[in-house]
Amino acid sequence: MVVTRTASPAAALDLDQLARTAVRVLIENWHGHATVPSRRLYPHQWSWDSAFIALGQQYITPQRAAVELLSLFGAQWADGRIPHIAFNPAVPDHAYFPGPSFWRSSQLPGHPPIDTSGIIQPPVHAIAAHAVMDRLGANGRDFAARAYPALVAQNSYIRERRGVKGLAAVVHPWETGLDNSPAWDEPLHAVPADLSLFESYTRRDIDHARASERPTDEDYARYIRLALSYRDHGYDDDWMRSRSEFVVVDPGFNALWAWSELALAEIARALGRNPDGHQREAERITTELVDQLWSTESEIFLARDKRSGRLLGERTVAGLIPLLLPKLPQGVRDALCATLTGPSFGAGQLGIRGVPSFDLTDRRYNPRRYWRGPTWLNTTWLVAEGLRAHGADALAHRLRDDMVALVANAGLREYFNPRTGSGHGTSNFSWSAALLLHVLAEVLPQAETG
Ligand code: 9WN
Repeated sequence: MVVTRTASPAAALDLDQLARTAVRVLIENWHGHATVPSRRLYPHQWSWDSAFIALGQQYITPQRAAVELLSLFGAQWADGRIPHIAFNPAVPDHAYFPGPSFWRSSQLPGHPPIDTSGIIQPPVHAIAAHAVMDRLGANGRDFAARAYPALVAQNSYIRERRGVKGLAAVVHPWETGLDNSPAWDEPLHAVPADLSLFESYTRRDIDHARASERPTDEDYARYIRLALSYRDHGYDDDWMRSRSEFVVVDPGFNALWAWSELALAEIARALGRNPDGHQREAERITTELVDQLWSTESEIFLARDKRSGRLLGERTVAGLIPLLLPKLPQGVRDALCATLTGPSFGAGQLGIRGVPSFDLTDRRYNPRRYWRGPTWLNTTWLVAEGLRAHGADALAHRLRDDMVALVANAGLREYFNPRTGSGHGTSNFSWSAALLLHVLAEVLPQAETG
């Protein structure tokens, strides 16, 4: 990729060098059919990571992006769920916890050909598949014909097996992708933290990242307990929806589900199929989101704890993600933009880079701890796409410039301090590399691949 313009008038950045570094990271993290998020911390294929990664791989070769997605679909379960991890059989079980021997997917009837986890992640894959289909040109239709049934099955699973009053529920914080978000504190802290689990299980994440930037042992014990209970009930969603100790309706997950229906409509159209059902589904979910999760008082979408029936008060970046939906009522859209640029998130304000993952004014805001404050490139990119969907191009542009500036300053880190720009979590992180490439290609029309 050859990029020559500066991203910001204030700083002359060597964008060509940045792009080459991002390509190198994606190549180094590629394992022949898929890309690991990070070679040591996350040494397998992760579900929503692969979708973001494919958006960047398309500038290396669109064929590689297609393989990335199709290999993930190869791990899809018979019920349609796309598991949050597809394990690489060449990597030892102890390299990541919880690994294949914990999830035991191979013991299930009709299990996929490789070991997987049993939980899911936000369905962003149709968005990536749509982009890759376009990029493949004449070969796009063949790819779309293979991807479409997997994507439709994924969304049917979400609607039928996770549906709660017309929206989708998640049964583990990891399913939201924003694992350690303060929004989960109240429902998660109702789950007993049994530290004796660490007599049988060993955390591997803190071998590779600072403990102060990762979830606490207490929260990890709760994650293990929830995953064990899902596994020991045979990954039965009826049981989980009604009896699990953690059942939450997340605005980010649901907005991405609706957005993916819009991408499916485009893929269906390219395949000569009727897109109307997907369009209607996106509109239905949008209406439910506004009816059930919009808070007029907080001017943001909030998660709902299904067990208590209450809205959870934390203002997180997940509550801004519904901006992606074009049929959002104008009043909601305007209020959401005001929240985004106001004191809680400070987007576009002097001294704030990207979109912080959590409310800057909350006493629990922590700019270095995993999903409790730092800026991540994926959620910043999603909000920027949402702004673009509503014609707020100047702020969308600024957020994309912030993404570039963060990487130029701190490297391809997993997350960043919104105020100082310092980098945290793992290094050479694949979705940071991929979304950087995607943004450079969007921002700089003269970007070329080669
Ligand atoms: C658990 C891989 C994943 C991301 C998640 C992020 C983190 C895993 C972990 O890493 O979660 O799935 O071990 O902490 O929270 O969004 O998909 O990059």
